[in-house]
Amino acid sequence: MLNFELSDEQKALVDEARRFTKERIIPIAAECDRKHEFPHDVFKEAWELGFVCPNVPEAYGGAGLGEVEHVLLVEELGYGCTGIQTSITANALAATPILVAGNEEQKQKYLGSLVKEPNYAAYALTEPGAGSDAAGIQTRCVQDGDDWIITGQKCFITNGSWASWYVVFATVDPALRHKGIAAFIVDRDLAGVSVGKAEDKLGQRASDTATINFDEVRVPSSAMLAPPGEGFKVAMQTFDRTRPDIGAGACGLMRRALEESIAYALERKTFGVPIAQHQMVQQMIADMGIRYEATRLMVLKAAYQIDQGGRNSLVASMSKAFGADAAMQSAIDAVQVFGGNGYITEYPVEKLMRDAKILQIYEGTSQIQRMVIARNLFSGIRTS
Ligand code: COS
Repeated sequence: MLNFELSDEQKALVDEARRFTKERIIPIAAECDRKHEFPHDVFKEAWELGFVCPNVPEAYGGAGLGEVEHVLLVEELGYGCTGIQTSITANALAATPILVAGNEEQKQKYLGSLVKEPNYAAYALTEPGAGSDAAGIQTRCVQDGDDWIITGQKCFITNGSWASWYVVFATVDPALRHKGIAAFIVDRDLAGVSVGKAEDKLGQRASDTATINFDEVRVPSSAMLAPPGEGFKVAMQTFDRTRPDIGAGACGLMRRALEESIAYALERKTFGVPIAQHQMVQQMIADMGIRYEATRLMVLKAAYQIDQGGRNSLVASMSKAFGADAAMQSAIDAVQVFGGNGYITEYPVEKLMRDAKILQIYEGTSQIQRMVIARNLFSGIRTS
């Protein structure tokens, strides 16, 4: 049976998130963007409403929501500001490798820490020399008795400045590529962990993006999330579950671009009529609607597959690649509909265009997604 209706609980979640976005995110988004500031008080309120890491199972104190509910929520927050939404969602990114590979003790301690009080965590994979080529990381982990010593640098880490712990990927030998990679949970307050500069970004400026240094950080073996040879797969399994969230953020951004464009096109007059009556404007609006609808269906399908369990890389990457590219195009079109006004900060759409760009880059570029999609298709995996 196929059903496109949301359940009453899902509708209530969407309504609550929509109200929160309207009242608490939209009014401050432009200023947060301008000042490069994250509203921690808004994060705290989002946390109190259960919007942060809603997928932590009930056994660890969480709400135990599914990925379908999560993408619905992310879309609503993304409608207000994908920068603020990215920082809210980053905890779920950090929690996912623990959900995938953590033992009972790690789940209790670290997933529990995210739902016990407002708190940040971060996922630390990318390095200055290893972005798309994740198997090329150089951060080293060396066993020393019962401990491991981690040394290296991670960059572009969302919420890196505030995280109280990091999931860190490191290798016993870079020459082994993915076969040498392990994963650890590293507490921020350990000796040798230091936070470097926060980046000054083009868009999503409300979210924090920082460099983290690990200088001979000693962690106990209980901090190991995945042994050497298994860490890379945990990183990939994480992306399979989190890339649809990027598609969901893209849906929010696209819906905003569409609604702002419709309102403006009905108001703004040229040649004696509202620009909504010009066919070339109508075409842009129609294409924005098509992109939103197509992405939303793909994102919901990817989320549904996650909730069913099993390997889901194909549709997850499709939802991320299509959604990111669609959001970029819709944001560009929104600026075009607004004309000169679209280019100035007094109107909301130039921010959408700056914010959209990173959707095509973080959690795997649009090119990497197509690599994953093509590999899956060539190996015979289909979307259904
Ligand atoms: N689930 C489980 N295992 C997976 C997997 C997945 N989704 N994808 C790959 N693997 C496994 C492969 O099966 C292979 O295992 P075996 O050695 O047992 O055969 C291993 O992982 C290596 O896979 P592969 O050969 O595909 O690795 P590549 O080095 O070619 O890299 C890509 C694959 C490009 C897909 C990966 O590096 C990637 O996703 N890069 C982008 C990283 C990224 O998104 N960074 C952004 C960070 S911002 S949070």
